[in-house]
Amino acid sequence: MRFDVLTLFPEMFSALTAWGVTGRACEHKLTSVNTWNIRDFCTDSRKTVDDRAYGGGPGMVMMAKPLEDTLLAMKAEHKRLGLETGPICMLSPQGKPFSQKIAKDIVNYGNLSLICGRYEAVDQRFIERNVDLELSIGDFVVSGGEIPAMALMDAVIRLIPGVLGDDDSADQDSFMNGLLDYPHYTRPEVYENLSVPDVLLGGHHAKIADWRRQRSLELTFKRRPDLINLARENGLLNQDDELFISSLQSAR
Ligand code: 21W
Repeated sequence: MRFDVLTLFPEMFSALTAWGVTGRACEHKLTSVNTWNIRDFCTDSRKTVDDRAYGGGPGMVMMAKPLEDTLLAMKAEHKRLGLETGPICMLSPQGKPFSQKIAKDIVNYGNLSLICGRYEAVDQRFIERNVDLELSIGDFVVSGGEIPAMALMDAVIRLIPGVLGDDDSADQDSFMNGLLDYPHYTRPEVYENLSVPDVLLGGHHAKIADWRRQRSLELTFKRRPDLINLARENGLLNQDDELFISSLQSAR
């Protein structure tokens, strides 16, 4: 799977391509992250990419032309290589909330292009003419689209077959089963007077599985009751789960 990223800060993407699981996926050619510096497609001598907003107000707006020229160069390169461009996505605070479900959809599209905004906004006419979908990574403010784009690509790259080993295969991840993860422990058995729960030391696999399921349900009920309802709607809760949830409700 190929990603093309339009950005004013291409060097930032080494955080994704040089390290850990995503770095290895790039080395093994399971994915590629190609950056396009919008600044390289400015025609004026000052290399201007932004200007003041019509109607006034604070902050600068990214101009449509340099962005569109970058996109044209990218599409020409795709054509030269015989590649399908695929959907064009912009990271934006106004976007639809990104989720594991959207990550799964994206990994099935094939290639994806990502537009990273900086400054206060991007000229709406560029968005109307070129952008297929707008995605946000949550209700908080960051300084530009680069870190959100990397978060999205990380989530998608993990879903490419062969990227994760069988051990940490993606379908064991929290959210894949619709619930938060249970607590984990490793050596030593006692750390600063805190012991590992007895059940995990007993080697009784069915009991351990039940304990973990209940801790998942308990934590999700407390912190993310919205996910309990979603898991129920998706048929991910069995009769034992429902009984345990009822016991949590009466304990409140
Ligand atoms: C943040 C640009 C805030 C402009 C209403 C009117 C991409 C992002 C971004 C940024 C503003 C994402 C305002 C979660 C994010 C991103 C840069 C507007 C004031 N509000 N997901 N004017 N959060 N952020 N600020 O910030 O480009 S995906």
